[in-house]
Amino acid sequence: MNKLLTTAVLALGIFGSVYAQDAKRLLPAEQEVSLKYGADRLGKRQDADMKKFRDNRLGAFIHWGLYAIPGGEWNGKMYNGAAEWLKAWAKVPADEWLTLMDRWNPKKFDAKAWAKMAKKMGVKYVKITTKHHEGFCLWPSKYTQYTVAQTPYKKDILGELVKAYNDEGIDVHFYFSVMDWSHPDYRYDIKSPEDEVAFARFLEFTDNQLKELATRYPTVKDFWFDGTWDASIKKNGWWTAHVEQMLKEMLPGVTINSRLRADDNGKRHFDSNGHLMGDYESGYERRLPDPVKDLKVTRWDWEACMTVPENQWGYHKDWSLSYVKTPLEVLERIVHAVSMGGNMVVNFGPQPDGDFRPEEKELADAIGKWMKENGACIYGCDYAGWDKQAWGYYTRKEKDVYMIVFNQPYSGHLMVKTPKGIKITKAVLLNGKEVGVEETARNEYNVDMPAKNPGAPFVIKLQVEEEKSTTDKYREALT
Ligand code: JFZ
Repeated sequence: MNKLLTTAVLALGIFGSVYAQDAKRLLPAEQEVSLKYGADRLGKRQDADMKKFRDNRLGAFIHWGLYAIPGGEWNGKMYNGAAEWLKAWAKVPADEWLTLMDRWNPKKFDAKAWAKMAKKMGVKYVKITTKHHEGFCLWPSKYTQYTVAQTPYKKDILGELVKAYNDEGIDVHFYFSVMDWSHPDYRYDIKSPEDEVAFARFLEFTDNQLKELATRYPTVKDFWFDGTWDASIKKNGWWTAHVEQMLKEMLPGVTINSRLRADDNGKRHFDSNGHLMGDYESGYERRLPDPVKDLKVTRWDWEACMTVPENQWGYHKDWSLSYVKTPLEVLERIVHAVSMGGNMVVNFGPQPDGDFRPEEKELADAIGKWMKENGACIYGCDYAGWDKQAWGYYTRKEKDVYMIVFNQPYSGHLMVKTPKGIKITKAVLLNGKEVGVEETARNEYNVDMPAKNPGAPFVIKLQVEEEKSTTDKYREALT
């Protein structure tokens, strides 16, 4: 290889990899503060496990615990707040709350049926609450008495679910709340030497539970931490870094959300230098980044999660208390997330009997039906880098750019503006039928609506050609 070529290839290689990882520093390296427990990388992880996490794009969340039994009602009073927080709303002491364990006997629970439902919905992964704030464990933990093993049901719910989902080819992620209302050593803050001792014991207990989960269920792909916002944890940023490292050593490839992490200064999610900690950002909860103003999110991996009613994660008996999203509204949020390079997790709060409420079954069916026909614009897709238009969203997979149309224009023309150097060569529906495209100005096109009104959000696949860049031409000239 001649010297010039070597230099050019090297330069392209470096440029290429920096671009791929988007290792963007906010401050010049020398101005950053040095951190022991900050981000351990700049930019996105590009290994196969992270790619799988990203390509999955659509997941389901399962919030299931003792709170499903009262379903938002305590002593005859109905509480509007999130059902999984009922213990707090109704000020129920922990020992009283935990007697709900005597009533944990989900007779209709069928892990295989749950896995079939997820498969049919088209989700590629399921995040399960192994332990929510209440402290009740869906697995028979040997470090606490508050587990499924001590209930009339006895069986390892988590183990059954991991197996059933995995058998359907669905990845399992574990939700884990660090904050634990059942544990006497939990502290909201550290204000005395006594607190420090108790909290140190609590962190050891938590490590034990996490090691137990990683050992018992080694196919778990991800840990999604929650309940990490208290001062006690922020003052122990080292511990959050330790947990990430410990799990990554035990389970090579495992992914961890940013919500676990705090740095040396107690700064959460993003460290004191503004770099994302953990593998993906997990702050978008029941809200999404603005498709025009918040494009910064495309620089890192992120996963949003959403409830179907306004704010109910666990089972609540009365869904008439707040607005309940329609399947189309849920679908639009899924597409919105993927169009900005994120994942979306749709929440389910199973009933105390182990079945799903009818509304959730209908939702799963409706999403599944759409995904079956249109999944090509979701799975493995990413931010396209094109300016958003009023008719909907773009996603992209390699050379294919997908238009996902949610709003039909009266003109019958879908306006598309391509980035500089990109030409549209063809537009097709996912059934292969071609639709018209007309160039109306430089980098502006009108794409026709399908001849037959689809009557539902639909997808147009654009084939694009990239005009050769100067570097490409230079490289070609050299070879
Ligand atoms: C937490 C839990 O308290 C809730 O019960 C549920 O499990 C949810 C998935 O996570 O709630 C949060 C946590 C963080 C934010 C909002 C609600 N946040 O960062 O905006």
